[in-house]
Formats: sequence, C-alpha cells, structure tokens
Amino acid sequence: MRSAEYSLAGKRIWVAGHRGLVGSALVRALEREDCTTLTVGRSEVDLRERSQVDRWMRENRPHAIFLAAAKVGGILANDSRPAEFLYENLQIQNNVIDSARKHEVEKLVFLGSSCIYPRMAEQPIKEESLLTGPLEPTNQWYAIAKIAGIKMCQAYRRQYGCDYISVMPTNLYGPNDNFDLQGSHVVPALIRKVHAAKESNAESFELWGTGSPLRDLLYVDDAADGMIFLLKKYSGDEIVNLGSAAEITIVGLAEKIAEVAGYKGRIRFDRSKPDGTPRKIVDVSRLAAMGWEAKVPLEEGLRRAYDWYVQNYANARLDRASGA
Ligand code: GFB
Repeated sequence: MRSAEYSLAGKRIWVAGHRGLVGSALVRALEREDCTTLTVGRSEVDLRERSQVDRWMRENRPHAIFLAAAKVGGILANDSRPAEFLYENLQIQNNVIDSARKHEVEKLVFLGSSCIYPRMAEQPIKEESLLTGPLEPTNQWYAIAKIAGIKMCQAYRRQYGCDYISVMPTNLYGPNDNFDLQGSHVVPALIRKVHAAKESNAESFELWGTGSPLRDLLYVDDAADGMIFLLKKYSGDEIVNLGSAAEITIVGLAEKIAEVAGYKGRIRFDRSKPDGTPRKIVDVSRLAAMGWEAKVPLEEGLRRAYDWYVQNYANARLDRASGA
C-alpha cells in the first residue's frame, strides 16, 4: 500500500456533484481545511458534455477533484432505468477523468460503490474480490460503469502517471439524501415512510422485500472524512473500501428507524419488490491499516438523518410526505 502526503493548503479542490448526498458532505468537510472548494451547478456545466467539462476545467484549473457526480439511486431505480445508469455514469466519469489529465490536475478521487463486487463475494468483501464473479443483476449496469471508472483511473496512472485513486464506499445515508420513494435508497425511504406513518397515526409502514438482506451503512460525514483522508494520504492503483465495519438486516434497520422516530406501529412486507444482494459488508482492513475508521454509530447517524429530514424536508414538503 503506497502512502503519500498530499497537502490541501492553498489548493483549489473541485467537488463534482456538490449537491448530492456525498458531494454536499465533502463540501461541509472541506470547510475545515485550508483550501478553496470549487463547485458548479448542473445548469452551468452538464458533465455529460465533454466540451462543457473542458471549458470549465480550463477556466477554473482545479488542483484536485472529488468525482462524486453520478447518476445514483436505490434498488428499484437501478433495476428499472439501466440505460441511464450505464450511459450517464460512463459519460460523466470519462469526461471528467480525461479532462483532468488534459488540464494536469494533480490528484483525483473517483467514487465507486460496493455494488462493483460479485453478488456472492465472500464476506466481508475484500478489494481483491473485484471481477471474480457475476454481479447482482438489479444494479449490474451501475456497477459496470463504476468498474470502468476504476479501470480508467488505473489505466491513466499506468500510461500517463496520473495520481488518480478509487474509493469504494458502502451504502451511505445522511443529510441531502434523495427521499423520492421510487428512486431512493433504503434509509431515506424508511425515514420518510416511518415519519409519514407516525404523522398520520397509521398502524403500519411498508418495507420492500423480505427484510432479511444485510447491509453495511455508513453516515455520510464519516464517508467524506474518509475520502479526504485518502486524498491526503493515499496514492496507488489499488482500490480502497470505505465502510462502517458493521452490518444490520433491513428489518433491523426498519426497527431502529421506527425507534428513532418514536413510532410504535407494525412493518408491512411488500414481497413483490426485490431484495437485491443478500449480504454486502465491505472489509475495511486496508483503510484501517492506514489509520482511519468510522466514528458515527448507526443509532447516532440515523438520529441525525431523521432530524435533518424532519427539519428540511418533511416540514417543507408536507404535501409530498405521504408514502406510508
Ligand atoms: O438501499 P437499496 O435500495 O440498495 O436497498 P441496495 C437495500 C435493501 O433495502 C434491499 C430493501 O434489500 C431493499 O429491498 N428495502 C426495504 C428498500 N424497503 C425499501 C424501500 O422502501 N426502499 C428501498 N430503496 N429499499 C444499491 C444499488 O443496492 O446499493 C446502488 O442499487 C448502490 O447501485 C447502493 O450501489 C450502494 O443496497 O440493494
């Protein structure tokens, strides 16, 4: 494992995808660093368009980039919009990575996902499991795009000497998540459903699938902290997992969210919806050996995410919060 010291002092760091769950957490975390954070909105630069990316890069000259911009979504969005997940992610990452080389960006952190690993990978999933077996069908399109991004970084390091690294975060949650019930991941979906059930005194809320899959959930501020740690400390072509080192069943997660919300009703199972990967916990020993570990316990993270939802979303959009 190659270590390196990359100082952020005086640097311009571009967070591509700054409005999203991870990008917004990176922006918050970078406020504590001695650097300038660059962001640009979608209406100004469409990252799927190479000429727009090049123009922005030429005019703003970032020293380093967090490539957090991506077409993302939960199990149903991935399963039902495969073309968008494959095409848009390939476009965004190809444009940003190659434009970064052209504009001599010093360092780039590419964000992958734990879904790049084989569906039946040995658990906890080690980085070496990549490309050792078939992918989970519900999100293979997104996974293939992310695997291409990893290979882009490795190829650019090998051929051009670019210091581009790839981090594989586990399932993330927190402020600025997507709470749209058809497109979201499990934590924001359950926060919204439980809150709506509580507000309307409903006797139950709905959970997709069997509730038995196991997931490794990391609070997004921890994830951003880990990514900045890697930007500063790591240089190498091996991918690095970023996870919580813990796992929980989906039904256990639903119970915890109900507890945080103070909701006492029942869980209703919609078994027509897919379970996806049966178990997905990443092995974090590579990152731990570098000296980093997650800090926010699940209960604390869920409490923060729930409070954020109630303050920023549910109260502002009461008309849409009816998903129980
Ligand atoms: O978070 P999630 O959508 O993504 O679903 P994946 C996790 C588990 O929660 C699945 C169950 O077993 C779902 O069936 N679940 C229960 C629900 N109720 C709900 C609900 O109301 N909404 C949602 N969304 N799930 C994603 C990939 O897979 O993992 C992405 O699709 C990404 O590409 C991400 O890689 C890390 O963990 O199954």
